[in-house]
Amino acid sequence: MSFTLWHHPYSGYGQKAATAAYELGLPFELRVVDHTDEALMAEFRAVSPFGKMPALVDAEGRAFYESSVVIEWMDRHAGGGRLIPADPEAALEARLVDRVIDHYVGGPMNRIVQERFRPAGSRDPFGAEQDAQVLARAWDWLEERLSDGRVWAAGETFTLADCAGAPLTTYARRLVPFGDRPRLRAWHARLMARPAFMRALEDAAPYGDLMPAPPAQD
Ligand SMILES: N[C@@H](CCC(=O)N[C@@H](CS)C(=O)NCC(=O)O)C(=O)O
Repeated sequence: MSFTLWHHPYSGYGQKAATAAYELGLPFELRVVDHTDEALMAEFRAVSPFGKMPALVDAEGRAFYESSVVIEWMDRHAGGGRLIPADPEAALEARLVDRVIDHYVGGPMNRIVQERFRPAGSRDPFGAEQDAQVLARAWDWLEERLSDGRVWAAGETFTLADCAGAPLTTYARRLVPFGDRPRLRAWHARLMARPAFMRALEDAAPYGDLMPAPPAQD
């Protein structure tokens, strides 16, 4: 099953989709989103109406966007039941943790990064502080969720939730450190050693370090 994946290898949500594709062993044609190329961006927006990456185009030309939906597509076309577990309860947990990570880790992380790139006079330190508090609450939530001893974000197998967690927590911890949350720290160490995510990080390496925050110190 061939498909095209629009994303940028440095993008957190793009890495989420690339990690899923690598995990499932699905080959894809990469289209790198380049905001400086107007013709390419017009093509990209025709595929992804909100201009957000990742977006997937299947062999029939159908477009899918929103990273979690893109991964559902991949999982189904890889035979099903891996990144979205076949057991409905396990699938519900994977979707719940994925949603929490997207909304309360990826959302505030992206807003804080954008705030740091704003020109002087249009910064929003109050909003950035509120987003930092949301991130800290997400760290508490994940620490609590992992307290049942699960290996991965949603249970004993690597799922959609881990595809989200790997890139988004790696970037977001540079803005709000993990602190004294040993389960979160241990889960993140497992993510960093997962070959599919390591491959996504290798894809990003040629682009350098674009984060407006120092590497995680803790
Ligand atoms: N809810 C979307 C979020 C995707 C998203 O925010 N992508 C960012 C990159 S990490 C993006 O496309 N930013 C480009 C822009 O906003 O112009 C998803 O899950 O796919």
